Order: sequence, then structure tokens, then C-alpha cells
Amino acid sequence: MTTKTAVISFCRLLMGLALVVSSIVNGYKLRYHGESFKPDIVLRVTENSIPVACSTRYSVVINGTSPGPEIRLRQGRTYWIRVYNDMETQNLTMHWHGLSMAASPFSDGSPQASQWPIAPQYFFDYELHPNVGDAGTYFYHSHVGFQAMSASGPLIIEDDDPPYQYDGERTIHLSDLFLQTDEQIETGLTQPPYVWSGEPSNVLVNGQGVLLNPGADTGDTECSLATILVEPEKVYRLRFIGATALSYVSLGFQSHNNLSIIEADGDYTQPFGVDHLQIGAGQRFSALMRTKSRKELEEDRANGINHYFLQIETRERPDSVRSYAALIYPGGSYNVSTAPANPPMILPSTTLGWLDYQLRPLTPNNFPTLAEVTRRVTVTITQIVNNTLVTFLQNGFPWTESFPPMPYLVALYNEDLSLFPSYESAINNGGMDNRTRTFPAKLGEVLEIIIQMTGAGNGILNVHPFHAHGAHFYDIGSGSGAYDLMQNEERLKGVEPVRRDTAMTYRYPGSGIPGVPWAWRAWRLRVTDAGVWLVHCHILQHMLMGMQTVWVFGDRNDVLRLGYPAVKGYLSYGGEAYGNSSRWPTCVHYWDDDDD
Ligand SMILES: *[C@@H]1O[C@H](CO)[C@@H](O)[C@H](O)[C@H]1NC(C)=O
Ligand SMILES: *[C@@H]1O[C@H](CO)[C@@H](O)[C@H](O)[C@H]1NC(C)=O
Ligand SMILES: *[C@@H]1O[C@H](CO)[C@@H](O)[C@H](O)[C@H]1NC(C)=O
Ligand SMILES: *[C@@H]1O[C@H](CO)[C@@H](O)[C@H](O)[C@H]1NC(C)=O
Ligand SMILES: *[C@@H]1O[C@H](CO)[C@@H](O)[C@H](O)[C@H]1NC(C)=O
Ligand SMILES: *[C@@H]1O[C@H](CO)[C@@H](O)[C@H](O)[C@H]1NC(C)=O
Ligand SMILES: *[C@@H]1O[C@H](CO)[C@@H](O)[C@H](O)[C@H]1NC(C)=O
Ligand SMILES: [Cu+2]
Repeated sequence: MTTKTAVISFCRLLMGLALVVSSIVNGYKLRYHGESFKPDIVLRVTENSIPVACSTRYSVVINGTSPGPEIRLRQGRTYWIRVYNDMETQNLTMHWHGLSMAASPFSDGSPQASQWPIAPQYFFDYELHPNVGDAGTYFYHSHVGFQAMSASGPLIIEDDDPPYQYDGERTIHLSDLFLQTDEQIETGLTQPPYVWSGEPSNVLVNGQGVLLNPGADTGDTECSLATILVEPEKVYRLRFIGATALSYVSLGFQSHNNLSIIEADGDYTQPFGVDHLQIGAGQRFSALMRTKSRKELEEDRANGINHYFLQIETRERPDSVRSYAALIYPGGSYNVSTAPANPPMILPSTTLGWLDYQLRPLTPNNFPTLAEVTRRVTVTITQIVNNTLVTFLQNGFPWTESFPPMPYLVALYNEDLSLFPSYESAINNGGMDNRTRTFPAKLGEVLEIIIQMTGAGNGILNVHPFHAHGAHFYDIGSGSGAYDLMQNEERLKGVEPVRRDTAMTYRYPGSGIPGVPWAWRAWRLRVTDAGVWLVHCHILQHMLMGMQTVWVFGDRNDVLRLGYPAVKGYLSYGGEAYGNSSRWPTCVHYWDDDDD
């Protein structure tokens, strides 16, 4: 038995840190993850030249592939996921997108907020505990630099007893392909002279794609469209994952235009019929699709139709990229090495405010009314363009990988309680404590958060899919111009909003005058879960350009509840909570407290 268990007693906690005068009743256990410790899931991350969409790209990949393997977890259990950084020089983290509440405090995978990155040649054991009610569609991805362009994979929380009936599931993981290296893109965006990444050369389905302009491009590797195989007369749950770096896509299936949305970002919805979907970076949907009857297939085949396409088009960018996957029935066929010569469908241009005020939760979700709102916080986003760089600011400040110099939660533990935000100063400053650049809130508050976009420095406005780590927010809609509380309250009459973790701010027509309110997205949030949570645009480029904020929920005792000395191994880069080939890690067991 090599397991070493150290129970951290209340007394030692008090001795270790006088400032944590907390009411911790359960001591957290430290466990030595020696040879006998078996993680539930292992992911190995490398950098490789991979063949992708007829080209080759040096990419960060998970278990050798992009996307990485699909992970399926059950509700109400504790999982340990060991992530190896097998890269030579790059840092790594893994974020469990949409499931932050299911991750223990140092397991959320954001290097700016919750943990030191996993150094090259080290590994880290992430502890997750999906709660009952979390069943749904998620994904995991690196949170370092531009790595998530390729380093992501589907994460499904299974439901023992789904409220909808279906015969099968298909995962449709969407990602962008930029042929420049991550480093080129990162350097271009963060170091003078500013160089924009340009548009993706492809939108991949389950990592696959073909040349979109044969003749113009020359491919040097084999490639094919993704194939979605289905049987006739069945109902499939299609799980769409918006793992794109930049793209906001519109998509639909040729000749299968009756989709019924049943899930958005991990929460079931009442069925909502659509003929196409719009998916931004970080968003997920499940839709039921009934496949064709045998008779319909026979008729189609008599007319020479023996395959159908999933057609995908990027939106709200200077150029639209179009890509495909093939939908194939038994006996059908398609030469998947080519894209169709002509687009088989006309997909609508962007529907502004798509599904806003329309989706309903499947079961009542405790939506906070206006009367329950205790505080309103407006995050005003501006863009600064100068000769050398383009930067996004939230209430005057950017948050990047180089600010702060230490992951914020780690910094708080690591001596510097002066870094804990001042609630009073935040209240007097529109919600942000501008010394720490964070947005603090007390447990029990009901926040209304308004993401207020303003015209950009260069007069061009983008769409921004805003993602919140931590608890999911109640999405109360979006609109153009400045948020108007009473006007929106009018629109919310009779509406029971759904909870989301990623929602769009749209690009409304007009010319964006720099600094003038242009478009907004609003949320309500019951502040129940203590922690340090990122709220950021999920466009990887924009994150690098500063479009991120940090929220601190709870007081010191809540946020720093693990206490010393349990956390010691997490407080330095390469600390004892991180293992390598000559050292097993020592980890806090936050949920899993088996005594074996
Ligand atoms: C990833 O690869 C490792 C071996 O390299 C394997 O042990 C592990 O099971 C794989 N993970 C998944 C989720 O398939
Ligand atoms: C990895 O992270 C550490 C700690 O933040 C940092 O000092 C180092 O420069 C990073 N390495 C790379 C290659 O970014
Ligand atoms: C579309 O799907 C819904 C629910 O799945 C069903 O009730 C409706 O009849 C379908 N409509 C058509 C035209 O197939
Ligand atoms: C598929 O298309 C490619 C490119 O046009 C062609 O080279 C290949 O021979 C085709 N394969 C089949 C089986 O028809
Ligand atoms: C340009 O903006 C960057 C980022 O905000 C800043 O660091 C730099 O000092 C600015 N340069 C000039 C010349 O204003
Ligand atoms: C920070 O906020 C205070 C008000 O709390 C304000 O007086 C001060 O000017 C702000 N500083 C900056 C740099 O915005
Ligand atoms: C493993 O980590 C320890 C502590 O950081 C370090 O001293 C040792 O050199 C590392 N071993 C390898 C093989 O990197
Ligand atoms: Cu953005």
C-alpha cells in the first residue's frame, strides 16, 4: 500500500493560515496518487504534424487526434481525469467547458484564474463530479493560447433516464482550421505589429474536411468529409458542439429540415422546431432528427439521390467559409474525397437574436424575477486600436494571459490576500474592483449582468459568444443599442428563460461609433457557488486580445475553503500537485473521500 493519506484537521488549517478563519467542517484529504492510484480517464497531449483537410498542420492534439476521444461520464459520481502534457515546451491546461461547477477548485483548467498550467512533461489529475441534472452535451479543451483550435474533444454527461426518446446519438463536433501555427497566430495578436489571423480555411466536422476550392488549393494529404451514418425511420439525438476558434456558423441538413432542439448548453429544453441551427464558439445544442422512411429513400434513389449533406457556413465575417459533411443511409454512397460542386442548400443569413425569448426549460428552473435582482452590473466592452496592437477592454481593463502574473486563485492563496477584491470599492465602481480588475459578489446575491458592446475602435463590430465558467446563467435576451431594463422586462413577460453558459452578442446593422453602445446580452445569476470564475468571449483570438473578466463569488473563507496546507502543492508552477516521470502527485480529494 503506497497510498499516504493525510487528514487535514481543522486545527492545522487554523495554524496554517490565520486569515482563513473558516467554518470548514469537513477536512479535505490529501492523497498521494502513487502507482496504485488509477485515474478513471487518461488523456495524453502532444504536438504533432497531423493531416487535416488535405493539408498538414503542426497542432496540439489529444491522444494523437483532433478532436480528442469522446469522454462519457455519468451524473453523481466522482471522476479523476489524468492529463499528461507530453509536449516539449508548451504549457497546457484542460477546461471542462460548461461543467465548471462539477470541477473541484483547482480543476477548472483556466491558467489565468484557477491553476498553474501543467508544465511540459508533467501531468495533472483533474477531479470532476457531474451533478445530477448536468446530463447533456459539453466539451473539453485546453485554455492556453490558441491551443483549443485543435485541442478539444466531446464531453457527454449521460442520462440514465432521458426525458426524450431516441434510437441513437451522433456527435457533430465543429472546429475551425487555421493553417498558421498557434504560435504565429498568438504572436500576431499579442505582439507588435498586430497581425489578424484572417478567416479559417475550413470548418471541420469531427476533425474532417476536404479542400473547399479544388484547383485553387493544392492538397498534400489524403482527406475526406465526415460521414454521418444513419438508419431510416429512426430518431437521432444530434449533439452539436461549437468548438470553433472564431466561427459563428449557420448549418442545416439537406432534405432533413425538421430538427427539434431539446437541449442547449447542458440543460434540456422544451422541444423547439427549427430548420437550421446557428452555433457560436462554445455553444452546444442537441436536436432530434427523424430520418427518412424507406419509401422516401426509395423515391429519392429513383431520382438518383443517394446521399445528403450537412452544409455549414460561417457568418458575420468579411468572407463566408462553406463546408460539408455527408449524411448517408445504408446502401447510399458518396465519394467523400470531394465537396459538392454546388451548395445544395441556401442557408439563411444570420437571424439576429436567434432563439432569444423563445427557448423554454423542460422543467421549471427557478428563474429569478426582476424583484429578486439585488444588483445590476454592466460590463462595457470597448476596443482600443493603436499603431501597434488591438486590445479589448472591459470597464477600462483587459485580462490576458500575462495579467495577472499568477493564476488569480493561486495568487490569493499564495500570501497575497491584499489581492482579494474589495466589495465596497466594486460597489462604488459599477461592480468592478479596478485595483484587482475583478468583479466580486456575495453568495446569495442575484445579479443581473449586462454585456454591453460598444462601437469598436476601427468601426467594425464582431459577434461575441460570451461564456461563463461557474454556474450557468439565466439568459434574458439580447438586443441592439444600449440595454433598456424596462423594455426588456416587457419582452420577458410570460417568458421562462433557459440557463446557458455561452450566449451571443450580435452584430446589429449600422456604423459603430467607437465607444457608443451597440449591442447587448443580459443574464441573471443566482450567486450560489463560491469561486474564481472567468467570464470571457469564447473567440480564441479575442481572449488573447484581452476580452476576459474574472468574477470572485463568496468571501475569503468561501473562496479559499480548501485552506492550508492542503493546497500547498497547487501553489507553485510544477508544485507537488503536479506529477512527472519521477514523482507522483499529491492531490486534494474534494469529493472523493473513500478511505481505501
Ligand atoms: C488516451 O490514450 C491513452 C494511452 O496513450 C489511453 O490509456 C487512454 O485510455 C486514452 N484515453 C481515451 C479517453 O481514450
Ligand atoms: C509556462 O507557464 C509558466 C508559469 O506561468 C511561465 O513562467 C512560462 O513562461 C510558461 N511557458 C511558456 C512556454 O509559455
Ligand atoms: C417535425 O417534427 C415534429 C417533432 O419532432 C413533429 O411533431 C412534426 O410532425 C414534424 N413535421 C414534419 C413536417 O415532419
Ligand atoms: C473520388 O474522387 C476523387 C477526386 O475527384 C478521385 O480521385 C477518386 O478516384 C474518386 N474515388 C472514387 C471511388 O470514385
Ligand atoms: C497600444 O496598446 C497596447 C495594449 O493596450 C499598449 O500596451 C501599448 O502601450 C499601446 N501603444 C501605444 C503606442 O499607445
Ligand atoms: C478606480 O475606481 C475608483 C473608484 O472606486 C476611481 O476613483 C478610480 O479613478 C478608478 N481608477 C481607474 C484607473 O479607473
Ligand atoms: C519531476 O519534478 C521534480 C519536482 O519539480 C523535479 O525535481 C524533477 O526533475 C522532475 N523530473 C523530471 C524527469 O522532469
Ligand atoms: Cu469576441
